Amino acid sequence: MNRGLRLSLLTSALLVTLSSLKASAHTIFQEMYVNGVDQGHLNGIRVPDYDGPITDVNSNDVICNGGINPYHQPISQKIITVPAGAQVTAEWHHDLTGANPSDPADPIDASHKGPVIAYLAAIPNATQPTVTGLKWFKIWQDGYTPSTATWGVDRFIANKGKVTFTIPKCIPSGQYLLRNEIIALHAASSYPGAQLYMECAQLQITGGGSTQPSTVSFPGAYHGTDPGITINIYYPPVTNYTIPDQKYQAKNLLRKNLCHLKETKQEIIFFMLRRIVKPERKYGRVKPYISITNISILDLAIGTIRRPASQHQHPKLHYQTPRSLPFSKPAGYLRSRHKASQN
Ligand SMILES: [Cu+2]
Repeated sequence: MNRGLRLSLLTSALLVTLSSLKASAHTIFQEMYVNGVDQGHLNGIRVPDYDGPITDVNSNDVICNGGINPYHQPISQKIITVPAGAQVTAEWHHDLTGANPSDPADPIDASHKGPVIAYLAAIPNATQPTVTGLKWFKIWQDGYTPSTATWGVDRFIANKGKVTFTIPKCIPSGQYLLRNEIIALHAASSYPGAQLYMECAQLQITGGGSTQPSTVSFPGAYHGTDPGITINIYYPPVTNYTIPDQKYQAKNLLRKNLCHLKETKQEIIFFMLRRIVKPERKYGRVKPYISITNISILDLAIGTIRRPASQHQHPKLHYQTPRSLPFSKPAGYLRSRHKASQN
C-alpha cells in the first residue's frame, strides 16, 4: 500500500468517524413563548423522546414527526392560546432535557447548516392524533444569506435555539398546528441525505381575520429532487440557496406578510367602487361598469382609473395600463355609461 493511498484511507476513516459523531447531534423543538411569555417546557408540543431526523420527504413522519421517533408519553394535551398577530418564539435543544450550556451540540451541532421554517395548518382539534390531510401554509423562513455566507441555523445557534416570528393577524381564528422545522444539509449531496427536524405545537388562534392562504400538503410539499433538499453545501461554495416549497413562497411569502395581499385587494376594490359606483349614483342608477371579479389583481395593480373630468359629463371610465408594460386594456371589462343606459 503506498503512502498516498494509506493517507486517503485514513482521511476517509476520519471523515466517517466525524460524520457519525455529527449524526447524533440532532435537535428537538420543545418549548414555546407567546409574546415573550413562556408556555412551559414540553407543554402543547408533540415531542419525540429521540432527537433523530426524518430523511424521507414522502413519509408521513415529515408532518409532525412521531413515527420512527415515537412521541414522549403522555403527549401534552395543552393547547396554547395565541392572539393573531402575536410574536411567538420556538425554542429547540439538542435533547429533551432542555438547555445545556456545557454541550457544544446544544441547540444543534454547528455542522447542521440549513434553513429554519415555520408552517401553520388549521385543524378541527389541535390535540387530535390524526395529522394527515391537513393544508399547510408557510408563515416564516430563514434560509441562506449570501452577503454574510450564513444560514438560518447559524442565527438559530447564536440565539441559543430560539426563533421568533409572527402569527399572521388576518388568518381565521381557530385551532392550528404550528410545524417548526430545520432542514440540516451537512449530508444532503445525495437523496436521502438532508436531515429534517420538526415538531408540531398545538395552538388556539384568537382574534383572527378571514384570509385563506395558499396551502401545500405534507408529505407532498417537498421532493427529493428539490434544490433545497438535495444540495452539496461544501463544493461548489453556496452562492444562493432555494428553500423548498417555492410554490407557496411565490404566492405568499415574497409579500413578507401574507396578510398584505388581502388588504391590498380590499384597498383596490374600494378605490374602484369610489370611482365607478359613485358617479352612477349621481344619475340615480347603481350599475357598475365593471365586473370586479373579471379583473386580475395584476391588471388592477398596474392600471389607473381616472374619474370623469366633470360631474356633469358622462362618467366615462378610463382604464389605462402603463405603456411600458406589455399589458393591453382588458377587453370586455369596461362599458361606457352610454352603452349601459341602452340596456
Ligand atoms: Cu444531527
